[in-house]
Amino acid sequence: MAKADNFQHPDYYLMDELLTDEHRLIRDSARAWVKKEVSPIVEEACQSCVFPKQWIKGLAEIGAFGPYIPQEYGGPGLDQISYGLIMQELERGDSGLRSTASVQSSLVMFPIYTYASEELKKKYLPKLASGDLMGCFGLTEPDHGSNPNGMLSNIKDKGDHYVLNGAKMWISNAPFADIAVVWAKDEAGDIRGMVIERGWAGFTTPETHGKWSLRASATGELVFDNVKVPKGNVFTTVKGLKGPLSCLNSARYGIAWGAIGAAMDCYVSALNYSKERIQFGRPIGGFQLTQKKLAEMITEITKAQLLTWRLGVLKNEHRATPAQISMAKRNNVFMALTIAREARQIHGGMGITGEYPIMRHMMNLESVITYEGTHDIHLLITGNDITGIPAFE
Ligand code: TGC
Ligand code: FAD
Repeated sequence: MAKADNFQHPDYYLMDELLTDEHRLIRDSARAWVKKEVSPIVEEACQSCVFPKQWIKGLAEIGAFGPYIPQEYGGPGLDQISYGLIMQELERGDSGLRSTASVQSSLVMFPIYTYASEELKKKYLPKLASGDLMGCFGLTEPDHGSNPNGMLSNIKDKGDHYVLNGAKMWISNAPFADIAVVWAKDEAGDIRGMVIERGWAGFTTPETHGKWSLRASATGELVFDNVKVPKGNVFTTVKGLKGPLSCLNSARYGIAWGAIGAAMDCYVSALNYSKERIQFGRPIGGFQLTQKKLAEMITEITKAQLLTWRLGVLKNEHRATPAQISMAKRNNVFMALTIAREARQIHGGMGITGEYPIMRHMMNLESVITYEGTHDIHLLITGNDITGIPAFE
């Protein structure tokens, strides 16, 4: 039988006082749902490499699909801190769960809300918010990951429609998504965004197998073989790499919060274990080397909480820059991965088992540190921002 999930978050600097009553309510609702619906089955889902589809309705009910999308399009119309807190709670459950919600919210609903025609917004957004439609986001290609500007996927103008050819790789939610927001170059070489529907001739989504990470999130390819795309499904208000990168700003922001959730789960588990596990006649938490690990964990979590809350305030005021978001994504994911590795040591042999969430978080975070821009790409974004000299090429 699954162990009871009694998680309470560490709040060393009384960060809760910076949240509104509404923020705390939203956070607590998300946490309660994760405890009831996710914790009892997440280990089994990861071990068997399955995304439990029954999570979709619950995610919609807690407002995890498009938290900041206005109510007129079916979203809950929440602020950016609420969005972050929901992502934190989901990733406390599992990074794959947060991935599913991140993609739906920031990479599918955000571009449709920001760049699509009124007709497409009305057609897709309410159903995406309710989970009746699920989406995925195709930017990465087999030969173009960190450098999406080099993409080969392309559309050709055929008068009343476009024809799309190409392939995308590593696409979260692809195997079951009903629609895909896809980025491809037009004949002028400009990157264009468009909505593709499952079932259109020439569009397939083969699943990616053999992952040791994000096993509770479905990953796949998007393959386009002369897919006929109605002109109305292609965004007209944005051209160039800034289209997809603007979506990444929103997703990376959510990940910065999410990573704190994974880190907190590892820290709390390690702290509890260190007080219960007796070696050499005393709890291992009484040894200085264990205390060093735990003290550094709570220090790093507290720093990340402060960084991320401030970023949320800036985001609410439309003042958060892409480089500030990169700094938070990079810092917090590395922080979480470091904590997961240290927590794994504190749990000794038990740390490699599914009895504790540690190894699952650790393996998940190995994807999170790579997707949405790798650890090193985000460092180069900061370097570019402070020197004014891009070092990508
Ligand atoms: P660069 O010349 O710097 O910029 C091209 C144009 O884009 C603008 N721009 C941005 N706009 C909005 N937001 C941002 N963050 C932006 N960054 C740049 C820029 O101003 C410029 O605009 P304009 O008007 O002058 O044309 O472009 P570059 O080719 O040198 O690339 C820069 C670089 C390396 C930072 C960028 O390519 C990058 O971020 N690469 C990382 C790729 C990445 O993050 N891929 C993620 C794929 S999606 C994913 O992983 C989903 S996982 C989901 C899950 O499961 O949770
Ligand atoms: P590469 O770009 O080949 O990088 C390999 C290494 O080279 C990295 O360490 C990188 O930092 C380094 N490197 C590259 N360029 C430079 C440079 N200029 N300077 C220094 N070092 C450099 N993509 C989507 O579009 N949609 C999704 O839904 C999605 N979901 C994903 C889910 C999972 C589980 C994973 C693993 C990936 C997902 N991705 C998705 C793809 C992800 O965004 C890419 O994996 C990521 O951007 C890195 O690209 P790459 O894997 O091709 O690595």
